[in-house]
Amino acid sequence: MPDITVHHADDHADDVAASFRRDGAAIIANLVSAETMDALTADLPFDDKTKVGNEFIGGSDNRSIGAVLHANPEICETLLLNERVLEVADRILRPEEPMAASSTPVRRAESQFVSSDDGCKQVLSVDVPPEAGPTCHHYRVGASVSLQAREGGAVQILHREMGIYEPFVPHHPGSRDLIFNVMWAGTDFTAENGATRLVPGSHRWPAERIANESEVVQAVMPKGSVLFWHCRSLHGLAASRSAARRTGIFHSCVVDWLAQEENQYLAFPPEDAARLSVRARQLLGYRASSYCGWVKGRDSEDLLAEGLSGPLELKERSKNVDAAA
Ligand SMILES: O=C(O)CCC(=O)C(=O)O
Ligand SMILES: [Fe+2]
Repeated sequence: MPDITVHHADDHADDVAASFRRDGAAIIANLVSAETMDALTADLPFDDKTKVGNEFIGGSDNRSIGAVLHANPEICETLLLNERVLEVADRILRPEEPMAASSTPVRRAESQFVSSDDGCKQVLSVDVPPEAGPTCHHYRVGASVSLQAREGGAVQILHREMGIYEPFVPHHPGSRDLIFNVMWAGTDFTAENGATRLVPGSHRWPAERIANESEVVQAVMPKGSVLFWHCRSLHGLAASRSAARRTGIFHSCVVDWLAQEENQYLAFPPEDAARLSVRARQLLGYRASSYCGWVKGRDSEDLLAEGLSGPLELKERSKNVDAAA
């Protein structure tokens, strides 16, 4: 039965990407230290408020925090911008503008212009297989959530992350990868404390095929490890039978031309994003291609920077709004 391959922190991103494509998931063990992880998770505000609306993650005993990148912006620089994670994300999401220094941009073919016999000109539309070109201009955060499995929580229903775009984007095994899912182990993930359940190979299954319990494996990994799963892999949080809480820090990367699942412009407003590194705010979505997400006059690589239209003057603007009130 297929399982999830556990890679070492120094394994090449090509090898991790190969496991990921084959199994629909992969783990890199101990990619950051346990101490780093403890520091990043120490002050996450899990409390009774974070129980709101969490039936989807196993019920009232479990907890989740939305916009976890904003809850602790240190997570952006350390986990979101982890170079090895970005190398793997670049290989799966095939951007024209990759994030990792060592990645190669995937180039799109030049547009072709054609004329009919009687001189009617048009741009030729393209229909190329996924491996023949880029999947996106760049990618950005889809959602950022910390999920805590607690003793007594229920098992989460198996689902595919692409389900959020169905039926508009139908389930087509083998079609382009549009989301890359990243789960950091903020604590040890064990079979008892709710380590994520996954069905290896299910990213290639037709919609009608239903998983059996015997096909489910768990992403057991030590604190500081990271799990990736495919946008069409069946997965879900497991029920915890342990007093030891399982804390996961999840974010997804989604192609720039598809709506972000969590609204990052409200979750991480411009005033706060402006305090991050440019690369971090590019990943949050403060970046555009020449097709999608642009703001006329602004620098598309950094929408908060001074473009042709001048500085945003974020603080001045909020003062004006207050004054007008
Ligand atoms: O926390 C986990 O292990 C998985 C959570 C998940 O897949 C989800 O909430 O969509
Ligand atoms: Fe999920």
